[in-house]
Amino acid sequence: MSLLDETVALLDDARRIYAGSELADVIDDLGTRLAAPLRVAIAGKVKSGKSTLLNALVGEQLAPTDEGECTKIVTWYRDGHTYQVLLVPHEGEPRQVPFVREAGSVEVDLGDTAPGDIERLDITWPSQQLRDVTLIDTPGIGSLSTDISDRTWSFIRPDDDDTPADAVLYLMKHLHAGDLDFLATFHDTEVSQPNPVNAIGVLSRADEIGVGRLDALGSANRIAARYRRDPRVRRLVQTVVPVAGLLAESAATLTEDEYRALVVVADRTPKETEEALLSADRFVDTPEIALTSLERAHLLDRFGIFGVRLATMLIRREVVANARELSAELLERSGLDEVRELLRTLFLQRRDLLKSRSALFALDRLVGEHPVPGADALRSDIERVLAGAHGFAELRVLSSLRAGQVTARDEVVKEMERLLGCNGAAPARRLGLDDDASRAEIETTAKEALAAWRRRAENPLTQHDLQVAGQVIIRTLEGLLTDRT
Ligand SMILES: Nc1nc2c(ncn2[C@@H]2O[C@H](COP(=O)(O)OP(=O)(O)O)[C@@H](O)[C@H]2O)c(=O)[nH]1
Ligand SMILES: [Mg+2]
Repeated sequence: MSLLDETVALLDDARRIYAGSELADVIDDLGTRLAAPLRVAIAGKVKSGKSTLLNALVGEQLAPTDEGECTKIVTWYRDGHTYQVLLVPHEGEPRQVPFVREAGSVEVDLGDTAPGDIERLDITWPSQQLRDVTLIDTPGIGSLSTDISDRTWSFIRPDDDDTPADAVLYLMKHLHAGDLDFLATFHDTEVSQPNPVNAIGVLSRADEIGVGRLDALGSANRIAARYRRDPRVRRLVQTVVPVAGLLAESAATLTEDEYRALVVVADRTPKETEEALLSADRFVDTPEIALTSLERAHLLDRFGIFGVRLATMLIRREVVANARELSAELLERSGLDEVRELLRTLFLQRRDLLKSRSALFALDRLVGEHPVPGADALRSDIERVLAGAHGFAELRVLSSLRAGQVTARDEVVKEMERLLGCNGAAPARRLGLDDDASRAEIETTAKEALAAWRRRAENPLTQHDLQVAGQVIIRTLEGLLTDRT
């Protein structure tokens, strides 16, 4: 029986035990959630670029990035047939609220409801990009108002009565103690100690790192690589990638008018453009650029200094000749594809595991809080699944590796991480083969690896912790050999 089936069966058991009680609805919701898209929260400090990255991922300007009150509310964006906004208050029934979308983001009319009384806004927005994943924009931690921080905090903390997100993209501009504490709290301690399995770190606003130089993403890549090697970061997130979210957002939504305005800026010589771009004020006040100051301000707002510099360079050097080409080129340089790829390989390919994990935790908590006849037996069944499912065993080994608890050489650790799915959960990825590797190649490679790991596990000189981890790897490899999908 698959893990998902086992989870469904446990939910059925729970439904029987709590039949007729008010918990029946909560259990039904957990079941519905298993069949729904994976929920990924975008977390991080205020102004780390969360809403901007969300927009870039959807390819539309949906989430507000201004100072408005809606940026202080947890907001879900999910695919559906119609456009609608549901306001879910802390107390009382959810209700549909009016919204407009004029220039850019969705502006929701909250009526007389104070932001503090709102649990979340639930926006249904027909979009291909939201088909497999529901994105959750959060207000952010570390804001001046502790009120907002509390809201994000209680939303993400696993001992909350519900676990709203299955996985999280954690944005960080600069790494400091506050960020690490935040991650440590997010990671629950039940399947395993701090668990990087459902978190990806994103070094955001990457264009600002090189102070607007054209190789900004180069510097950002080097810093991200350093974070990836840092043991404190490794035990919290699977990996860290840089992204220039603003560049990605405006590239994805670039208009012909904006392209034409950039062509006007590119008309100046490189030296003149450089001088105008020394500061935002200077650029807006440079009358020699044949645009209104409003138009110049708009360009800065949309692309940032780095984006304007990069776009005009690409136009001037004739790397791009129209809006479509510019959009593609900027997207490629923004790092957005890498974020998408990680979402796909680390989260979506493991969606059943991540969703079961959320459901089992929520169910376990619920049953623990409402002891009725049969509840104890159900809890031990939940425990059995958490302990027995191979997917969870892999997660435990992964987090032990990340916590530095397995004694092995660096190459061996790397190989284990790969086999456990850190480069992607598909068999070819795990075996370090090309994505289009044939079944025969997969089998040959898996057999060789299996033989090597069996020898290692049987070797009396192998450390105990590596032997235990090795047993899990062996089962993974056996699974790759029998799995014909
Ligand atoms: N230069 C630059 N600015 C960005 C980037 N991402 C966001 N911003 C700007 O930073 C501000 C806050 O962004 P927002 O997405 O609202 O951050 P949030 O509070 O984390 O949701 C806005 O003015 C954005 O335009 C980026 O990648 N580069
Ligand atoms: Mg925001």
